[in-house]
Amino acid sequence: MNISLTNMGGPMMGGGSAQMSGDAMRLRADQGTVKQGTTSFFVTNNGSVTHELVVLPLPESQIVGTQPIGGDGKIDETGSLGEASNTCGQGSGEGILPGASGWVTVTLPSGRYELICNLPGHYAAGMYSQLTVR
Ligand SMILES: [Cu+2]
Repeated sequence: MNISLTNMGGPMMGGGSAQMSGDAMRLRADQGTVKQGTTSFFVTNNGSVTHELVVLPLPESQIVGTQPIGGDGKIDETGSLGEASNTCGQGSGEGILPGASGWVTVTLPSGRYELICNLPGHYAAGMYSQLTVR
């Protein structure tokens, strides 16, 4: 599936730090449900700052976007099934630069998942999306 990462306040809008100004950031997937098994994520950063994609399990009782945020501005990545954070490459790296893409292929059992960007402050700014695997 394709994932688009965005943030407001890019250079065309006067620049500045999107994170510090609290501007909205978004993670949009072109599918909300996939079949269990192997899924490939092709992640494009359409924003003006570095982003990433992390695939986390979402417990039955948890609502997407409500995981506790630590003092470092990030949420707990324990149980991550994979991430795309490599500019123009596969798997984990230093983040996907603006205008670039990254990708990852993961094997997902049926269940609920949360697709997030876990760079400091980005989850709190809105970079999460629910994925259901049947
Ligand atoms: Cu981000």
